[in-house]
Amino acid sequence: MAKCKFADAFKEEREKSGIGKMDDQGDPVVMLLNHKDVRKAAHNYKAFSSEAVPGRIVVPSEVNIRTTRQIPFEVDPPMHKEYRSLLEAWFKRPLQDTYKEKLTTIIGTVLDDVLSKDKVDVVSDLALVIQSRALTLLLNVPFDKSVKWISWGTHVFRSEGEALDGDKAAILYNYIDEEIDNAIANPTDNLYSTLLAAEVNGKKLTKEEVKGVLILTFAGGRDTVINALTNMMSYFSANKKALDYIRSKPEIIKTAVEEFIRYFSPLTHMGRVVTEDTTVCEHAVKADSRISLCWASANRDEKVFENPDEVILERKVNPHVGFGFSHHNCLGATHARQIMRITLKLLAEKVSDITVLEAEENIENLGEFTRKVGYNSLKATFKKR
Ligand code: HEM
Ligand code: EMZ
Repeated sequence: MAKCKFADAFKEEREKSGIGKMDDQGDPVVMLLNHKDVRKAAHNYKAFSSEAVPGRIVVPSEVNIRTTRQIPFEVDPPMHKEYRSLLEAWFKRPLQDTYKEKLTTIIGTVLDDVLSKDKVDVVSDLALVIQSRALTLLLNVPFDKSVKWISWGTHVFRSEGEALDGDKAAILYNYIDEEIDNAIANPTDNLYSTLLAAEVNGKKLTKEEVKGVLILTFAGGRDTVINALTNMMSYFSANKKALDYIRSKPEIIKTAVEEFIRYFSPLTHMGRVVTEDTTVCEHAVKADSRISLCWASANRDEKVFENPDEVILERKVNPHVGFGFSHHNCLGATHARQIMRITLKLLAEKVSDITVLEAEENIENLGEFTRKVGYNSLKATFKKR
């Protein structure tokens, strides 16, 4: 199976020192590379906080393009729990049968469309379209809202050649402001209205808090889902027998999806701000400096995963941290998992072959490391079964 097609950029440093160092716009980051250390630090919000200036825990830092706090992502306990309990039930809706049926229709339509073409770009014709249309279900808004979201491209804060793009971010912020005002004028049963009606500690959420949840829902669930889907398609091009195998054993779909999330780790790392002088892996870190929890490295830790650089579709024990760990674990994971599982099921049913023709890789520069996280473009042919 595709050995090291997604090479582990962190292997050497993880074994040698357990940490990596990178500069980010003059605000350095010490990256934690071991599975054990990543999990421990994710749990320890008192020493490693998410509640810094909005944007600072993201790498690359978004402090220059965002002032709204993303909720519950940039909030520490105990307040984090108040927000999270408010959102939990809504983000579990993807488990409902009607939701799964609608998602199956959305994904099936995109695949049929792809199969009717000679050649497609997996990023823009498949992954971005599935991600945007599926998001209409999570927000419970009309399907045609997705047309505009698709026109924004894969990342809402970044554009080609630029790490951060304030003008592009402003389009999203203004859009969300308008949708919040629409929901105030005409309350309905979508996420905006539901949040506007909700209370935390006996107080209604403010417009700014609602905006913070929505920015996170639009941004956090976008390139991650697109990378996960695109990487999965490229895997089937490199491993021609895998689709047949899954068709013959559909019961492995759930473990296969977890394995893809581990192996591809669509979100490389996430930062925290150090609250007091301390050490990580015997390395001193100062108060108000940044560390990051490197999910992508932890997911290849040979102390935890056997043959970590191999995709093992039926991997039995898989404590991956691709969706994070501890209280901030991914709230969108239920939705993301349903997208991945349904896509995999329909691919196995409908598609006999995927062949990549041309790939433009999406490479992240992380100081001493470079990591392929996905593709900017992936031209491929899809053949019907
Ligand atoms: C948090 C990964 C999809 C919404 C996280 C975290 C990771 C992650 C690693 C932890 C961040 C931290 O500890 O600071 C992923 C991956 C995805 C994905 C790999 C796709 C394969 C989504 C989607 C949504 C979403 C589809 C929603 C539309 C969130 C939210 C949080 C979060 C709201 C913050 C939870 C909290 O702070 O309590 N995600 N995510 N994610 N994700 Fe995702
Ligand atoms: C932030 C982040 C959330 C950030 C859980 O991750 O995802 C990134 O893609 C966004 O740029 O703002 O939402």
